[in-house]
Amino acid sequence: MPFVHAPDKPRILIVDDDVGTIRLLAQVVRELGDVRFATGGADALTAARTENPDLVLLDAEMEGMDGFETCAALRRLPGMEAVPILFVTSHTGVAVEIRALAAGAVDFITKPFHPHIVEARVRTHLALKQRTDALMRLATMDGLTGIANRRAFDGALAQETERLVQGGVGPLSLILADVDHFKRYNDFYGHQAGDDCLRAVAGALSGALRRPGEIAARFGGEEFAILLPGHDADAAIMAAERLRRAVAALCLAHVARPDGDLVTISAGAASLTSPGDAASLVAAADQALYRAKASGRNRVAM
Ligand code: GH3
Ligand code: MG
Ligand code: MG
Ligand code: MG
Ligand code: MG
Repeated sequence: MPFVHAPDKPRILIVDDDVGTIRLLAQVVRELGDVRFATGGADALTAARTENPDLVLLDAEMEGMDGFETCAALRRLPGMEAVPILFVTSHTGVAVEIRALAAGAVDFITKPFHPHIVEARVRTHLALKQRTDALMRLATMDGLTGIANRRAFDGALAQETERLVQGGVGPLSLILADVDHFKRYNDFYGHQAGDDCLRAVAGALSGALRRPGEIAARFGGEEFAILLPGHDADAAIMAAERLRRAVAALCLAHVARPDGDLVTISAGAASLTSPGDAASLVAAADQALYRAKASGRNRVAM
């Protein structure tokens, strides 16, 4: 399950091989969002990948890839599963409408269209999309820290290990990080301050990520998981060390610990270079974390 970020202005993609129609539709919906357009199916797929539209208005009859084919292909793109696609077409008839709905459309508007009908339907579907996004955020975001939650992490880990099985992608690494002597932190500074500390640590960890596809998640309690697609063991150790330093650089006082006076993390890293299962990758990182703790904390182990 992807981690969904906060909404900005909705993006509306208009796909039609007739520029006049694009112009008309753009006029109708321009108050409702930022408008992008494509004049064919292939263009539409490219635009969907790069522009992350929140809604698509799609013509049925186009040269090359027609609207039905385009609709089905759009639906299969990652991140496009919940994006409403509305057909706007001069085709009428039960069979065509059923075909559009079967291809993944949520609505079917016939040309010549009435501007107010188009506007009202676009408004409705944008509102639904916003609600879906909000629910998705709730389902994938950790409520305390705002980073990805365990559910989102488990989904991403399953997806990445599956990709290793499919072949064609590089190694995969995982870091488990745990706040050092956090029970004493809570006992000394109070639970509220403990929560603030977890927020700060989460911010430092997610802020220290470098490449797209990397995910920092709250694994549970005061433990965090960082998924690093494409990282081999050496790269993972370097990343873990960077994360450790990022937390230490917060310079949060922790005078209640017996072995220092700042908040730090210990981190365990593990890597898969060939297909392996998610559970054993987590177990290996957990064992490495245990070694980091046992050898003195505020350090990284593999
Ligand atoms: P170690 O260095 O070995 O990891 O010691 P530790 O004290 O950090 O480990 P321990 O597992 O004994 O304690 C973890 C503490 O984290 C206990 C628990 O109350 C606290 N904790 C877990 N979740 C939260 C949370 O959401 N907020 C706060 N404030 N504390 C939490
Ligand atoms: Mg056409
Ligand atoms: Mg712990
Ligand atoms: Mg513990
Ligand atoms: Mg701890």
